[in-house]
Amino acid sequence: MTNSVISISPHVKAALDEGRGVVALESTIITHGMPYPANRDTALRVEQAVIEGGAVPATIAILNGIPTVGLTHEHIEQLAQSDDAMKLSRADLAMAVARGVNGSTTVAATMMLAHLAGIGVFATGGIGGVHQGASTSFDISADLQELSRTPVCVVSAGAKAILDIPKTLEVLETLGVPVLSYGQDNFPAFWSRDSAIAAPLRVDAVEEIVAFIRARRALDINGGVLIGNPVPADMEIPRDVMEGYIRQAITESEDQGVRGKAVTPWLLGRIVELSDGASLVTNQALITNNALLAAKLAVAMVA
Ligand code: PSU
Ligand code: MN
Repeated sequence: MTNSVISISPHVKAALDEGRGVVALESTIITHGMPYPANRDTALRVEQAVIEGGAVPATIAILNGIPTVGLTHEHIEQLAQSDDAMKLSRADLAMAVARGVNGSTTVAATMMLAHLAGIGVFATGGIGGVHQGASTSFDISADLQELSRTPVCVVSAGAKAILDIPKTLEVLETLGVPVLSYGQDNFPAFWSRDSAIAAPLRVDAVEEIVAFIRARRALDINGGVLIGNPVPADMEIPRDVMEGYIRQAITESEDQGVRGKAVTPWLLGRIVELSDGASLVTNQALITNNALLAAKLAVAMVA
């Protein structure tokens, strides 16, 4: 089921051949989600969390035009320091291949390459979604559409509160994407545990997720599954505190005319500044927490 255009590292290939749990990890968070060296340190710590959870990490990016599944630590260092990697989603993934350049993969593009490699579980921080003001900007992340078509289970800490979470959940429902909150009724809001909005479905154990994915397969239901895994309580930033930073960052981005794929990186960077680095620490904690859950899920899926 593997594809000759992609390069799978020997380590990841061996794990897949042996039927071990493998967890895909994205790279946009490295190139466009965090400053250096926090981006490198986080990427390495997240890989470590996957290993501690009993699975094999496969960080995914395009290196010199080659879609690579399973970056080395040197690749991660190189990508973390680069300032010219393309941020790639479904629409532009092939252009990095055609040009032979470096590119990082968003949730959408990482799902596509994970699936080509035969990996069914993927850990990220937060998915892209419907942006606030989408009724005029039409800014809706391609991550949502990808979830509806590519059979990968994405473990996230919910949707970033820079998004319109109710509209994001509505679009996911329209697209037929199941949204499962892990261990609580409400969907998590990335830096905060509670978005104040009930998730459509709740699960309390990894085995429930496994049973759900297997039942979908048995019913021949296409597409991905989204898990909302709340950030650990001692690491969260309450919603009302985040609200102030988010509002200010969005207002400034509108004043400065930030548009398109620059919006998410710009807002994340500004929120790190406004929160005096606190949002970055929470971001690192939640993605590590997601990597651990994804690892347990990947192991349970191959058992
Ligand atoms: N979460 C983060 N940092 C990020 C992203 C998510 O903490 O950089 C990235 C993911 O790769 C996600 C992308 O797929 O932002 C969404 O971008 P857009 O809204 O342009 O689709
Ligand atoms: Mn967008």
